[in-house]
Amino acid sequence: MALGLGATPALAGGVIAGTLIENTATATYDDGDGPKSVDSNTVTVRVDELLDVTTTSLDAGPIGASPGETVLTFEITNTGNGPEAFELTASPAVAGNDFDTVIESIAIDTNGNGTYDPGVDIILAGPEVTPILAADETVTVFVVVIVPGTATDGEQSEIELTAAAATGSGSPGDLFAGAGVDGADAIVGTTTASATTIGAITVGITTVDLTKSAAIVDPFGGDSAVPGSIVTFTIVADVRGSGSVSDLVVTDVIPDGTTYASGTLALDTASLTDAADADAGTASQASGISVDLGNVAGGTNHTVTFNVTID
Ligand SMILES: [Ca+2]
Ligand SMILES: [Ca+2]
Repeated sequence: MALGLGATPALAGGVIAGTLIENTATATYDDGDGPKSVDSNTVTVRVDELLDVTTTSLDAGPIGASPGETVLTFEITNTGNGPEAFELTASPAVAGNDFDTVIESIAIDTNGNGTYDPGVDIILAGPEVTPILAADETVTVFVVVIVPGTATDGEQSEIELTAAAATGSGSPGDLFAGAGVDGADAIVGTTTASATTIGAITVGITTVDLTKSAAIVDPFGGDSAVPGSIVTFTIVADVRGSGSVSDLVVTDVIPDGTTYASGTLALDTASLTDAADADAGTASQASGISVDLGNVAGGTNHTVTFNVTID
């Protein structure tokens, strides 16, 4: 870190706007009557405001999304040397997109926790302008988009966020007379006082297919359904797609005319107890069977089996 000069902090954007840089020259001489010195007048230079900004996506990569609302996270940094607000523009139309989202809103991370909290983090009204950021200050911004119901599994879409200095942007060196700190000028810096970055989403639509089959063993060693036959029901939950599902629970009733065979409930061939306990399953004549599979990733399946006896 560079050491500050006097009371003026060193900033990424240089000496802070409005700083008065004063300089007085001195000459010393000897006129034959001893040493003398004389000062020049003092020249004062007030530092103008440089307008600069950077934007960054804070998402680690394309974020997983399903049709409906999705939130992208960005960071805006005032890399200028004075206080400045930035007008934000989000565009859903980026070349190469498989589909375009609909921009719903832009919000500021009001409580500073890095997560979009609906009802807490303030949604900006148009034109969407950040609060004034001090030089070097950053703010986290959320772009809330709607993924259309027509999007299909695996499709990608990018969203472009632009932040432009509210005072103005343009070519480096462009000057906004009197628009800087304390009436000094504001001058567009090397970033053009405008920065654009891209956030991306990948659609993960996950479906669950449930297939049930029955295998019968009769008391005579055959496969007839007669009183006393044992019926093994097999239920396969097949989770398909690139995402995952949560709270997946498989349930079934014990059919009329049959009796549940205690202790036969199993998940992926591992036995589950009938009681409601630490394992994933419960089973009883009255309530049927229930197996809690929890979060299941696409591309995997689970098999639940149980036996009943035909009355
Ligand atoms: Ca928040
Ligand atoms: Ca159990």
